[in-house]
Amino acid sequence: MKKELIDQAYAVARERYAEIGVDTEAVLKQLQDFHLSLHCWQADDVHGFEVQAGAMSGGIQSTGDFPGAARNIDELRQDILKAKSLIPGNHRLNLHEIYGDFKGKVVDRDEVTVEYFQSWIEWAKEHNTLLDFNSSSFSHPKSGSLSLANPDESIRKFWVEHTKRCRDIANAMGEAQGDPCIMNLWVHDGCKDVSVNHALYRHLLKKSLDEIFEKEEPMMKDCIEGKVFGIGLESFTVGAHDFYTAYAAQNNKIVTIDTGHYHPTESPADKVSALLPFIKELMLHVSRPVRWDSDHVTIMDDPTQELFFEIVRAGALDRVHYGLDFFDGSINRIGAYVIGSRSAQKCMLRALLEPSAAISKLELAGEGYKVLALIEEQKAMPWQAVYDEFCVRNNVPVGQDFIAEIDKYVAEVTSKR
Ligand code: RNT
Ligand code: ZN
Repeated sequence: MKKELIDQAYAVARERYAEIGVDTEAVLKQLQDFHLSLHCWQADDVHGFEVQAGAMSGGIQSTGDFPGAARNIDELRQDILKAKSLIPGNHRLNLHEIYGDFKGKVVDRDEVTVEYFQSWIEWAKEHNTLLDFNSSSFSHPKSGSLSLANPDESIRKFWVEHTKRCRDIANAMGEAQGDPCIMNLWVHDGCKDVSVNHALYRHLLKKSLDEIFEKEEPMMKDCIEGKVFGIGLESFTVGAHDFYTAYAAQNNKIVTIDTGHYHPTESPADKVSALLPFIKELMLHVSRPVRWDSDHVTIMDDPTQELFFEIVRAGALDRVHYGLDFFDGSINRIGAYVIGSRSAQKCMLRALLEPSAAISKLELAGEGYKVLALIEEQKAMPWQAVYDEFCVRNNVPVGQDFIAEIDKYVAEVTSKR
Protein backbone atom coordinates (compact mmCIF):
# COMPACT_ATOMS: atom_id res chain seq x y z
CA MET A 1 0.00 0.00 0.00
CA LYS A 2 1.46 3.39 -0.96
CA LYS A 3 2.33 5.42 2.12
CA GLU A 4 1.56 8.66 0.28
CA LEU A 5 -2.01 7.58 -0.46
CA ILE A 6 -2.56 6.49 3.12
CA ASP A 7 -1.32 9.86 4.37
CA GLN A 8 -3.57 11.77 1.99
CA ALA A 9 -6.61 9.67 2.81
CA TYR A 10 -6.01 10.14 6.52
CA ALA A 11 -5.62 13.91 6.15
CA VAL A 12 -9.01 14.05 4.40
CA ALA A 13 -10.62 11.72 6.94
CA ARG A 14 -9.28 13.80 9.80
CA GLU A 15 -10.93 16.90 8.37
CA ARG A 16 -14.19 15.15 7.54
CA TYR A 17 -14.43 13.93 11.13
CA ALA A 18 -13.38 17.31 12.53
CA GLU A 19 -16.35 18.82 10.67
CA ILE A 20 -18.71 16.68 12.74
CA GLY A 21 -16.84 17.34 15.96
CA VAL A 22 -14.79 14.14 16.14
CA ASP A 23 -11.07 14.36 16.87
CA THR A 24 -9.42 11.41 15.08
CA GLU A 25 -6.13 11.93 16.90
CA ALA A 26 -7.88 11.48 20.24
CA VAL A 27 -9.67 8.40 18.86
CA LEU A 28 -6.37 6.91 17.68
CA LYS A 29 -5.06 7.26 21.23
CA GLN A 30 -8.15 5.50 22.57
CA LEU A 31 -7.73 2.70 20.04
CA GLN A 32 -4.12 2.28 21.13
CA ASP A 33 -5.41 1.70 24.66
CA PHE A 34 -7.88 -0.91 23.48
CA HIS A 35 -6.45 -4.35 24.23
CA LEU A 36 -7.96 -7.56 22.99
CA SER A 37 -7.33 -10.80 24.81
CA LEU A 38 -6.25 -13.20 22.07
CA HIS A 39 -7.47 -16.70 22.78
CA CYS A 40 -4.66 -19.24 22.41
CA TRP A 41 -7.03 -21.98 21.25
CA GLN A 42 -7.54 -20.87 17.64
CA ALA A 43 -3.93 -21.97 16.96
CA ASP A 44 -4.59 -25.69 17.51
CA ASP A 45 -8.37 -26.22 17.41
CA VAL A 46 -8.73 -26.25 21.23
CA HIS A 47 -6.52 -29.30 21.60
CA GLY A 48 -4.03 -28.17 24.24
CA PHE A 49 -0.83 -29.84 25.41
CA GLU A 50 -1.83 -32.41 27.96
CA VAL A 51 0.29 -35.51 27.49
CA GLN A 52 -2.80 -37.64 28.10
CA ALA A 53 -5.06 -35.55 25.79
CA GLY A 54 -7.89 -37.49 24.20
CA ALA A 55 -10.67 -36.56 21.81
CA MET A 56 -12.58 -33.32 22.18
CA SER A 57 -15.70 -33.60 24.31
CA GLY A 58 -17.81 -31.50 26.65
CA GLY A 59 -20.28 -29.55 24.59
CA ILE A 60 -17.93 -27.85 22.12
CA GLN A 61 -16.51 -28.85 18.78
CA SER A 62 -13.98 -27.55 16.30
CA THR A 63 -14.44 -28.54 12.68
CA GLY A 64 -11.98 -28.62 9.79
CA ASP A 65 -8.49 -30.03 9.36
CA PHE A 66 -6.59 -27.29 7.58
CA PRO A 67 -2.89 -28.20 7.62
CA GLY A 68 -0.35 -26.43 9.79
CA ALA A 69 -1.98 -26.41 13.24
CA ALA A 70 0.42 -25.82 16.14
CA ARG A 71 1.46 -29.23 17.54
CA ASN A 72 3.32 -28.11 20.61
CA ILE A 73 3.95 -25.14 22.83
CA ASP A 74 6.83 -23.73 20.75
CA GLU A 75 4.79 -23.80 17.55
CA LEU A 76 1.84 -22.20 19.28
CA ARG A 77 4.00 -19.41 20.67
CA GLN A 78 5.56 -18.84 17.26
CA ASP A 79 2.09 -18.64 15.65
CA ILE A 80 0.79 -16.23 18.27
CA LEU A 81 3.78 -13.96 17.75
CA LYS A 82 3.26 -14.06 14.00
CA ALA A 83 -0.41 -13.17 14.40
CA LYS A 84 0.45 -10.39 16.86
CA SER A 85 2.94 -8.93 14.39
CA LEU A 86 0.06 -8.43 11.95
CA ILE A 87 -2.41 -6.91 14.41
CA PRO A 88 -1.89 -3.26 15.36
CA GLY A 89 -1.66 -2.44 19.07
CA ASN A 90 -0.62 -4.56 22.01
CA HIS A 91 -2.84 -7.43 23.06
CA ARG A 92 -3.21 -9.85 25.91
CA LEU A 93 -3.06 -13.63 25.58
CA ASN A 94 -5.80 -15.82 27.00
CA LEU A 95 -4.66 -19.31 28.03
CA HIS A 96 -6.71 -22.38 28.89
CA GLU A 97 -5.43 -24.70 31.60
CA ILE A 98 -4.85 -27.49 29.06
CA TYR A 99 -2.16 -25.32 27.44
CA GLY A 100 0.25 -25.71 30.36
CA ASP A 101 3.90 -26.51 29.82
CA PHE A 102 3.65 -30.07 31.17
CA LYS A 103 7.10 -31.12 29.91
CA GLY A 104 6.12 -34.68 29.05
CA LYS A 105 4.47 -35.33 32.42
CA VAL A 106 0.93 -36.57 32.94
CA VAL A 107 -0.57 -33.87 35.14
CA ASP A 108 -4.23 -34.40 35.91
CA ARG A 109 -6.50 -31.39 36.15
CA ASP A 110 -6.73 -31.64 39.93
CA GLU A 111 -2.94 -31.62 40.22
CA VAL A 112 -2.10 -28.57 38.15
CA THR A 113 -0.02 -25.79 39.73
CA VAL A 114 1.59 -22.57 38.61
CA GLU A 115 4.83 -24.46 38.01
CA TYR A 116 3.38 -25.58 34.66
CA PHE A 117 2.75 -21.99 33.65
CA GLN A 118 6.07 -20.56 34.71
CA SER A 119 7.46 -20.68 31.19
CA TRP A 120 4.33 -18.92 29.94
CA ILE A 121 4.79 -16.19 32.53
CA GLU A 122 8.39 -15.69 31.41
CA TRP A 123 7.50 -15.83 27.74
CA ALA A 124 4.74 -13.27 28.26
CA LYS A 125 7.08 -10.93 30.08
CA GLU A 126 9.69 -11.23 27.37
CA HIS A 127 7.09 -10.36 24.74
CA ASN A 128 5.39 -7.59 26.69
CA THR A 129 2.12 -9.50 26.85
CA LEU A 130 -0.35 -9.74 29.73
CA LEU A 131 -1.97 -13.10 30.40
CA ASP A 132 -5.56 -14.14 31.06
CA PHE A 133 -6.69 -17.62 32.03
CA ASN A 134 -9.47 -20.25 31.86
CA SER A 135 -10.24 -23.43 33.75
CA SER A 136 -10.86 -26.39 31.41
CA SER A 137 -13.77 -28.75 32.08
CA PHE A 138 -13.96 -30.33 28.64
CA SER A 139 -12.06 -33.11 26.82
CA HIS A 140 -11.31 -35.15 29.95
CA PRO A 141 -12.43 -38.64 31.03
CA LYS A 142 -14.33 -37.03 33.91
CA SER A 143 -16.01 -34.37 31.72
CA GLY A 144 -19.16 -36.41 31.09
CA SER A 145 -22.20 -34.21 30.90
CA LEU A 146 -21.83 -32.83 34.44
CA SER A 147 -18.70 -31.46 36.08
CA LEU A 148 -19.23 -28.81 38.79
CA ALA A 149 -22.90 -29.84 38.98
CA ASN A 150 -22.26 -33.56 39.23
CA PRO A 151 -24.25 -35.38 41.96
CA ASP A 152 -21.33 -37.78 42.27
CA GLU A 153 -19.44 -35.99 45.03
CA SER A 154 -16.02 -37.30 43.99
CA ILE A 155 -16.41 -35.94 40.44
CA ARG A 156 -17.83 -32.64 41.65
CA LYS A 157 -14.94 -32.26 44.09
CA PHE A 158 -12.44 -33.11 41.36
CA TRP A 159 -13.65 -30.16 39.27
CA VAL A 160 -13.90 -27.86 42.28
CA GLU A 161 -10.27 -28.66 43.03
CA HIS A 162 -9.30 -28.03 39.41
CA THR A 163 -11.02 -24.66 39.34
CA LYS A 164 -9.57 -23.57 42.68
CA ARG A 165 -6.10 -24.40 41.42
CA CYS A 166 -6.79 -22.44 38.24
CA ARG A 167 -7.67 -19.39 40.35
CA ASP A 168 -4.36 -19.77 42.19
CA ILE A 169 -2.54 -19.93 38.86
CA ALA A 170 -4.41 -16.88 37.55
CA ASN A 171 -3.58 -14.99 40.71
CA ALA A 172 0.11 -15.88 40.38
CA MET A 173 0.04 -14.67 36.76
CA GLY A 174 -1.59 -11.44 37.90
CA GLU A 175 1.07 -10.93 40.55
CA ALA A 176 3.90 -11.64 38.16
CA GLN A 177 2.59 -9.21 35.55
CA GLY A 178 1.44 -6.54 38.00
CA ASP A 179 -1.99 -6.49 36.38
CA PRO A 180 -4.99 -8.64 37.32
CA CYS A 181 -5.35 -11.81 35.28
CA ILE A 182 -8.92 -12.26 34.03
CA MET A 183 -10.05 -15.84 34.60
CA ASN A 184 -13.08 -17.17 32.83
CA LEU A 185 -15.12 -20.07 34.11
CA TRP A 186 -17.23 -21.90 31.59
CA VAL A 187 -18.46 -25.43 32.22
CA HIS A 188 -20.47 -27.45 29.75
CA ASP A 189 -22.80 -29.01 32.34
CA GLY A 190 -26.19 -29.94 30.97
CA CYS A 191 -28.53 -32.68 29.77
CA LYS A 192 -28.95 -34.18 26.35
CA ASP A 193 -32.55 -35.08 27.02
CA VAL A 194 -35.42 -34.37 29.37
CA SER A 195 -34.55 -34.47 33.04
CA VAL A 196 -36.39 -33.95 36.31
CA ASN A 197 -33.32 -32.79 38.23
CA HIS A 198 -32.78 -29.26 36.95
CA ALA A 199 -33.08 -27.73 40.42
CA LEU A 200 -30.66 -30.27 41.89
CA TYR A 201 -28.01 -29.55 39.25
CA ARG A 202 -28.31 -25.81 39.75
CA HIS A 203 -28.12 -26.22 43.49
CA LEU A 204 -24.91 -28.20 43.02
CA LEU A 205 -23.40 -25.67 40.62
CA LYS A 206 -24.10 -22.87 43.07
CA LYS A 207 -22.54 -24.89 45.87
CA SER A 208 -19.44 -25.55 43.76
CA LEU A 209 -19.10 -21.88 42.83
CA ASP A 210 -19.41 -20.86 46.47
CA GLU A 211 -16.60 -23.28 47.37
CA ILE A 212 -14.43 -22.19 44.43
CA PHE A 213 -14.75 -18.47 45.18
CA GLU A 214 -14.18 -18.80 48.93
CA LYS A 215 -10.54 -17.77 48.72
CA GLU A 216 -9.68 -14.11 48.15
CA GLU A 217 -7.38 -13.82 45.14
CA PRO A 218 -6.52 -10.15 44.79
CA MET A 219 -4.60 -10.27 41.51
CA MET A 220 -7.17 -12.10 39.43
CA LYS A 221 -10.77 -11.44 38.46
CA ASP A 222 -13.47 -14.09 38.08
CA CYS A 223 -15.81 -14.21 35.09
CA ILE A 224 -18.68 -16.65 34.66
CA GLU A 225 -19.97 -17.58 31.21
CA GLY A 226 -23.43 -18.94 30.51
CA LYS A 227 -24.91 -20.26 27.33
CA VAL A 228 -28.06 -21.66 25.77
CA PHE A 229 -26.92 -25.17 24.91
CA GLY A 230 -23.93 -27.34 24.08
CA ILE A 231 -23.44 -30.08 21.51
CA GLY A 232 -24.81 -33.32 22.91
CA LEU A 233 -26.36 -31.32 25.77
CA GLU A 234 -29.18 -29.72 23.85
CA SER A 235 -32.07 -29.98 26.28
CA PHE A 236 -30.80 -28.23 29.39
CA THR A 237 -27.86 -26.04 30.44
CA VAL A 238 -27.12 -25.81 34.15
CA GLY A 239 -25.15 -22.57 33.74
CA ALA A 240 -27.84 -20.70 31.86
CA HIS A 241 -27.68 -16.91 31.54
CA ASP A 242 -30.23 -16.19 34.26
CA PHE A 243 -28.33 -18.42 36.66
CA TYR A 244 -24.97 -16.73 36.15
CA THR A 245 -26.36 -13.22 35.94
CA ALA A 246 -28.06 -13.63 39.29
CA TYR A 247 -24.96 -15.27 40.75
CA ALA A 248 -22.68 -12.52 39.47
CA ALA A 249 -24.95 -9.74 40.76
CA GLN A 250 -25.13 -11.33 44.19
CA ASN A 251 -21.45 -12.23 44.43
CA ASN A 252 -19.78 -9.38 42.60
CA LYS A 253 -18.47 -11.43 39.68
CA ILE A 254 -17.89 -10.52 36.05
CA VAL A 255 -20.41 -11.76 33.48
CA THR A 256 -18.98 -13.08 30.22
CA ILE A 257 -20.98 -12.27 27.12
CA ASP A 258 -20.10 -14.78 24.41
CA THR A 259 -21.71 -13.49 21.24
CA GLY A 260 -22.48 -17.06 20.12
CA HIS A 261 -24.34 -18.01 23.26
CA TYR A 262 -27.77 -16.52 22.74
CA HIS A 263 -30.87 -17.38 20.81
CA PRO A 264 -30.43 -16.51 17.13
CA THR A 265 -32.55 -13.36 17.19
CA GLU A 266 -31.46 -12.22 20.65
CA SER A 267 -29.03 -9.29 20.69
CA PRO A 268 -25.82 -9.73 22.77
CA ALA A 269 -25.29 -5.96 22.39
CA ASP A 270 -28.47 -5.27 24.30
CA LYS A 271 -27.05 -7.10 27.33
CA VAL A 272 -24.44 -4.38 27.90
CA SER A 273 -26.67 -1.60 29.21
CA ALA A 274 -28.99 -4.11 30.87
CA LEU A 275 -26.20 -5.65 32.95
CA LEU A 276 -24.04 -2.63 33.74
CA PRO A 277 -26.27 -1.08 36.43
CA PHE A 278 -25.83 -4.29 38.45
CA ILE A 279 -22.56 -5.87 37.32
CA LYS A 280 -19.29 -3.98 37.74
CA GLU A 281 -17.42 -5.39 34.77
CA LEU A 282 -18.10 -7.49 31.70
CA MET A 283 -15.94 -9.91 29.77
CA LEU A 284 -16.58 -10.43 26.07
CA HIS A 285 -16.08 -13.56 24.04
CA VAL A 286 -16.35 -12.07 20.59
CA SER A 287 -17.23 -14.84 18.20
CA ARG A 288 -19.55 -15.43 15.24
CA PRO A 289 -22.39 -17.90 15.38
CA VAL A 290 -23.56 -19.19 12.02
CA ARG A 291 -26.94 -20.85 12.62
CA TRP A 292 -25.66 -22.09 16.00
CA ASP A 293 -22.74 -21.49 18.39
CA SER A 294 -20.36 -22.39 15.57
CA ASP A 295 -17.46 -20.11 16.61
CA HIS A 296 -16.69 -18.83 13.12
CA VAL A 297 -14.08 -16.08 12.81
CA THR A 298 -15.28 -12.65 13.92
CA ILE A 299 -16.09 -10.25 11.10
CA MET A 300 -17.57 -6.76 10.94
CA ASP A 301 -21.13 -7.98 11.02
CA ASP A 302 -24.05 -6.07 12.50
CA PRO A 303 -24.18 -7.86 15.87
CA THR A 304 -20.46 -7.26 16.50
CA GLN A 305 -20.65 -3.64 15.43
CA GLU A 306 -23.69 -3.06 17.59
CA LEU A 307 -21.94 -4.61 20.60
CA PHE A 308 -19.06 -2.14 20.40
CA PHE A 309 -21.39 0.79 19.79
CA GLU A 310 -23.30 -0.13 22.93
CA ILE A 311 -20.12 -0.27 25.04
CA VAL A 312 -18.92 3.13 23.86
CA ARG A 313 -22.37 4.74 24.05
CA ALA A 314 -22.69 3.46 27.62
CA GLY A 315 -19.35 5.08 28.49
CA ALA A 316 -18.21 1.66 29.65
CA LEU A 317 -14.87 1.25 27.87
CA ASP A 318 -13.02 0.66 31.14
CA ARG A 319 -15.54 -1.79 32.49
CA VAL A 320 -15.18 -4.34 29.71
CA HIS A 321 -12.52 -6.98 28.99
CA TYR A 322 -12.28 -7.83 25.34
CA GLY A 323 -11.73 -11.57 24.85
CA LEU A 324 -12.06 -13.32 21.51
CA ASP A 325 -13.47 -16.82 21.22
CA PHE A 326 -13.57 -18.43 17.80
CA PHE A 327 -11.89 -21.55 16.50
CA ASP A 328 -12.13 -22.42 12.86
CA GLY A 329 -9.98 -25.40 11.87
CA SER A 330 -10.93 -25.19 8.20
CA ILE A 331 -8.84 -22.14 7.21
CA ASN A 332 -5.35 -20.78 7.86
CA ARG A 333 -5.31 -20.24 11.61
CA ILE A 334 -2.99 -17.23 11.64
CA GLY A 335 -5.28 -15.66 9.07
CA ALA A 336 -8.21 -16.40 11.38
CA TYR A 337 -6.54 -14.53 14.26
CA VAL A 338 -5.63 -11.56 12.11
CA ILE A 339 -9.04 -11.21 10.48
CA GLY A 340 -10.96 -11.69 13.72
CA SER A 341 -8.79 -9.30 15.73
CA ARG A 342 -8.64 -6.59 13.11
CA SER A 343 -12.39 -6.81 12.55
CA ALA A 344 -13.09 -6.45 16.27
CA GLN A 345 -10.75 -3.45 16.34
CA LYS A 346 -12.47 -1.87 13.36
CA CYS A 347 -15.82 -2.24 15.08
CA MET A 348 -14.36 -0.52 18.13
CA LEU A 349 -12.86 2.22 15.95
CA ARG A 350 -16.20 2.90 14.28
CA ALA A 351 -17.85 3.11 17.66
CA LEU A 352 -15.20 5.56 18.91
CA LEU A 353 -15.65 7.71 15.81
CA GLU A 354 -19.39 8.08 16.28
CA PRO A 355 -20.41 11.63 17.27
CA SER A 356 -22.64 10.09 19.92
CA ALA A 357 -22.92 13.14 22.18
CA ALA A 358 -24.34 15.19 19.31
CA ILE A 359 -26.68 12.40 18.26
CA SER A 360 -27.83 11.96 21.84
CA LYS A 361 -28.76 15.66 22.06
CA LEU A 362 -30.87 15.38 18.93
CA GLU A 363 -32.58 12.28 20.25
CA LEU A 364 -33.42 13.93 23.55
CA ALA A 365 -34.77 16.93 21.63
CA GLY A 366 -37.14 14.65 19.78
CA GLU A 367 -35.38 15.02 16.41
CA GLY A 368 -35.93 11.40 15.41
CA TYR A 369 -35.20 11.61 11.70
CA LYS A 370 -31.92 13.43 12.32
CA VAL A 371 -30.77 10.67 14.62
CA LEU A 372 -31.48 8.12 11.93
CA ALA A 373 -29.83 10.30 9.28
CA LEU A 374 -26.63 10.75 11.27
CA ILE A 375 -26.36 7.09 12.17
CA GLU A 376 -26.79 6.18 8.51
CA GLU A 377 -24.23 8.76 7.41
CA GLN A 378 -21.61 7.35 9.80
CA LYS A 379 -21.61 4.08 7.89
CA ALA A 380 -19.97 5.69 4.87
CA MET A 381 -17.60 8.04 6.69
CA PRO A 382 -13.90 7.39 5.94
CA TRP A 383 -13.16 5.34 9.07
CA GLN A 384 -11.09 2.94 6.98
CA ALA A 385 -8.51 5.70 6.37
CA VAL A 386 -8.24 6.13 10.13
CA TYR A 387 -7.68 2.40 10.58
CA ASP A 388 -5.00 2.39 7.88
CA GLU A 389 -3.25 5.24 9.66
CA PHE A 390 -3.44 3.23 12.88
CA CYS A 391 -1.73 0.30 11.14
CA VAL A 392 1.01 2.57 9.78
CA ARG A 393 1.68 4.07 13.20
CA ASN A 394 1.86 0.58 14.68
CA ASN A 395 4.18 -0.71 12.01
CA VAL A 396 1.93 -3.48 10.74
CA PRO A 397 0.78 -4.15 7.17
CA VAL A 398 -2.01 -1.93 5.90
CA GLY A 399 -5.16 -3.45 4.39
CA GLN A 400 -4.78 -6.73 2.57
CA ASP A 401 -0.98 -6.56 2.70
CA PHE A 402 -1.03 -8.95 5.66
CA ILE A 403 -2.01 -11.75 3.26
CA ALA A 404 1.45 -11.79 1.66
CA GLU A 405 3.01 -12.01 5.12
CA ILE A 406 0.90 -15.02 5.97
CA ASP A 407 1.73 -16.68 2.64
CA LYS A 408 5.40 -16.27 3.50
CA TYR A 409 4.87 -17.77 6.95
CA VAL A 410 3.04 -20.74 5.42
CA ALA A 411 5.88 -21.34 2.97
CA GLU A 412 8.60 -21.00 5.58
CA VAL A 413 6.96 -22.43 8.70
CA THR A 414 3.55 -24.06 8.81
CA SER A 415 3.82 -26.05 5.54
CA LYS A 416 6.77 -27.90 7.08
CA ARG A 417 4.75 -29.20 10.02
C1 RNT B 1 -17.94 -22.65 24.94
C2 RNT B 1 -17.48 -21.36 25.51
C3 RNT B 1 -16.07 -21.32 26.00
C4 RNT B 1 -15.08 -22.00 25.08
C5 RNT B 1 -13.63 -21.75 25.41
C6 RNT B 1 -12.74 -22.74 24.76
O1 RNT B 1 -19.17 -22.59 24.38
O2 RNT B 1 -17.68 -20.35 24.58
O3 RNT B 1 -15.71 -20.02 26.26
O4 RNT B 1 -15.28 -21.63 23.75
O5 RNT B 1 -13.47 -21.67 26.75
ZN1 ZN C 1 -16.89 -18.42 25.07
